[in-house]
Amino acid sequence: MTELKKAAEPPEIFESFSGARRLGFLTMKALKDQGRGVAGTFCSYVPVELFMAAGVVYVGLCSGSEETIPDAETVLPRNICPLIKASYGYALTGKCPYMYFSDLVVGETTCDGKIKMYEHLGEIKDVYVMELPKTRRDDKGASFWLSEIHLLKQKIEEKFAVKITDENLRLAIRARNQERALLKELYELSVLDPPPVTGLQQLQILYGSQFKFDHEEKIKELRAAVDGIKAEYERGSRPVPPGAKRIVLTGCPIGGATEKVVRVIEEAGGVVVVYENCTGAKQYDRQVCEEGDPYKALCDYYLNIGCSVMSPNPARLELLGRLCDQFSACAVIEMTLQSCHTYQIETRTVRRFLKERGTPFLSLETDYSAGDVQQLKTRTGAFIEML
Ligand code: BJ8
Repeated sequence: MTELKKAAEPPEIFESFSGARRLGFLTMKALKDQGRGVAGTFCSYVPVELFMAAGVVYVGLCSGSEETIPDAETVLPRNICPLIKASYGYALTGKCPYMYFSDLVVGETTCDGKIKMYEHLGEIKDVYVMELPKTRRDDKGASFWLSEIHLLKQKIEEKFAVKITDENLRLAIRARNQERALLKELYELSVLDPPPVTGLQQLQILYGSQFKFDHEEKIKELRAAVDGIKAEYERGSRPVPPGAKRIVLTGCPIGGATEKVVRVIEEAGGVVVVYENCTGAKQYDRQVCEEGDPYKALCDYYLNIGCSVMSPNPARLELLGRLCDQFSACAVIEMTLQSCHTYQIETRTVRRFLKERGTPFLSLETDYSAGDVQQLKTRTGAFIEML
């Protein structure tokens, strides 16, 4: 078993991203003090370019910690996904500064748990919910989603007393595309064999970058991170030993407590080369078209995100297959959160698709506690040993 070395080099590349969520609290407070409006979101389907075009700061509110789940369970049932409970718990207890600072929370009708949670969240925060079509089978869904994007634009304009011009929206699309391209360049470094970063290091940057609120600064830091990693690799740095089993990680978003899954994989002799989920390629693989009507471009881009809340969901399989080839994957591991019905029901489709390709597959269900780490180790260890 080729367990990954504790690869800290070069530490400065990762430092600013690893603490970004915590450090961002102060930046957010300073931005509020300057009078900037803040919008919180929960999902990759929300077109953040609208906030950028309005000069509104936006931040992801999905929690990755179990800290407030007991508080949330005084209101919500226990048997819903930990992401929903933890996020609501932070609003209820006022313990998340990002939630606290959000003037507007934009939800979406993705899974049932979130849809119903937003009703309760609406008693604490100003919540606006976008209605997402559940299928891409026909044009009806696209025209409906286009109208939802226009409605969100109106809501932002009213709430923050701003005007979103087409020109500003085009600039925002370009800026966000630039960020997507850099994050894609970052994770595509792991096409190299052995990869120049561990899966945990890659995750630190992917996850941390969302808590950097100065766009120009973020672009500079991401550029420096990509160049720094390349330079270290050229100098001979090898944080991942040759022979580590190359894993594509799919499923629910990863961050915070669920990093345990990545740790378990990498301690068992695997290396996560790419994240297919919303923490990674699902968000950054494609670009929003910079030509034509910007609203139509946003509609096309966002509606084609391959999340399990869509039925059917061929976009996930297409991306997964492509990533397996591009990253010379030895296997795919899926992480689903407890009670996430859409991902857990889709597991069968993913398993069948990978079986037809001849790609080994393991599905792990977990929550935000540390209680199942031993069990995860046993299952993952046996799986990687067999590859
Ligand atoms: S586009 S993955 S961010 S919905 S894990 S709360 S689905 S029960 S997070 Fe997601 Fe948007 Fe899809 Fe991405 Fe519900 Fe499942 Fe919980 Fe989930």
